[in-house]
Amino acid sequence: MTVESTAARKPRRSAGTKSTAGKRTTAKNAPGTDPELVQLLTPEGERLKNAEYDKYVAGITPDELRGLYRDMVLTRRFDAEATSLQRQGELGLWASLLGQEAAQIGSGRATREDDYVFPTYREHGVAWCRGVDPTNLLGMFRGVNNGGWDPGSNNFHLYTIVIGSQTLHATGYAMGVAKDGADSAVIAYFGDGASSQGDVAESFTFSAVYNAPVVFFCQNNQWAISEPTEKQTRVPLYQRAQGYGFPGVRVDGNDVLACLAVTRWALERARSGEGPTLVEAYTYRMGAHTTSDDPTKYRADEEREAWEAKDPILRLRRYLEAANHADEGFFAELEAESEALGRRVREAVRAMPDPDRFAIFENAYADGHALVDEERAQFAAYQASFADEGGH
Ligand SMILES: Cc1ncc(C[n+]2csc(CCOP(=O)(O)OP(=O)(O)O)c2C)c(N)n1
Ligand SMILES: [Mg+2]
Repeated sequence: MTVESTAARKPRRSAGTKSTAGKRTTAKNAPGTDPELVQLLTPEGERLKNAEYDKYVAGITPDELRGLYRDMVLTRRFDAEATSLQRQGELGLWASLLGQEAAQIGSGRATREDDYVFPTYREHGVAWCRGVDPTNLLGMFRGVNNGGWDPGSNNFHLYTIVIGSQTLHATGYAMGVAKDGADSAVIAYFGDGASSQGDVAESFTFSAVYNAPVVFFCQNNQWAISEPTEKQTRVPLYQRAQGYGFPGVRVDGNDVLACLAVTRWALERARSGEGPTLVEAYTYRMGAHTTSDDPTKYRADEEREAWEAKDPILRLRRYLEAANHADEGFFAELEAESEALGRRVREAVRAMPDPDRFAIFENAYADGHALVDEERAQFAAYQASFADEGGH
């Protein structure tokens, strides 16, 4: 076990920008700043022994370790491409997962094919693990569809923007799984900000009393847009579980091996009828909340720099190299694969057909509605006002 440094969490003046001092209200030794953390790989790439969780990754092969590395690198490459596409005007918005690759790949690779995943809007790495083609994630962000994939094909639900609501969906689904007598598990992703939502509290209560086979996977990336975690809780988030009557654990969210081990443990609990678990993956959102956000307005550069030293990809690379599990050829091939993925994503986005402009009015009510008819007519009139420009 190691202890997180509190140094990164003190507001400091950020060089060259407006002072961010005073924008965070972190009390000295505030509860939750240095709780115990499950860590199997240090930022330097050293493997730590852990009596409780080692057995969940004991049999992992060099090939599987390289696989986790590949997953993280390709996910980061995809994410960077999507951010660029938004900057080029090809996407309306993008929510980057930069920095959260280990939390998502570790937990995503712990799931079994028959498990069911309820994501937020940032789980691009989990989608990757579930086999959802990354290009399918982009339609909604381009505004050409409302989701872009069939949730039933990969047991990966559509992205959910209404903060925390998917934890209720996951709980209900898990209660159904239990009633069916299946040994599948359900995992719900949510953020530190979402932990303040009533929906999450209700999910915890229901899943506990019904012993639902669900894992609540909270990526505590330290921020909910511009609100720091200190504004969400006075205790470490994982400790909330205790009050509901199920276990909670904090894992180093930048350590893919620890995330894999802890999530395997939690999913196994769910499968064997032991009920819900809360996993708090302690990580950091390296980028902006979305492409519409400017984090320099509310957080200090030093904070990001401190987390850069704990980069999830770098630490696995260090481990792979020190253990002689990967050579230059592997890294070079992966670089080429990343570039090819970036190209494929770019081309796929640019080729996405525009939707029928009137389709938006079709699926709100099964039998139509007077208000929808009125809005459709207004929209048609608006469109017609461009008639001299070819109706566009
Ligand atoms: C019910 C609801 N309230 C507010 C919002 C606006 N909103 C979008 S993202 C966000 C912050 C979420 O933070 P967190 O749960 O920590 O997730 P993160 O974005 O950091 O991954 C908020 C308040 C929303 N989408 N839904
Ligand atoms: Mg957050």
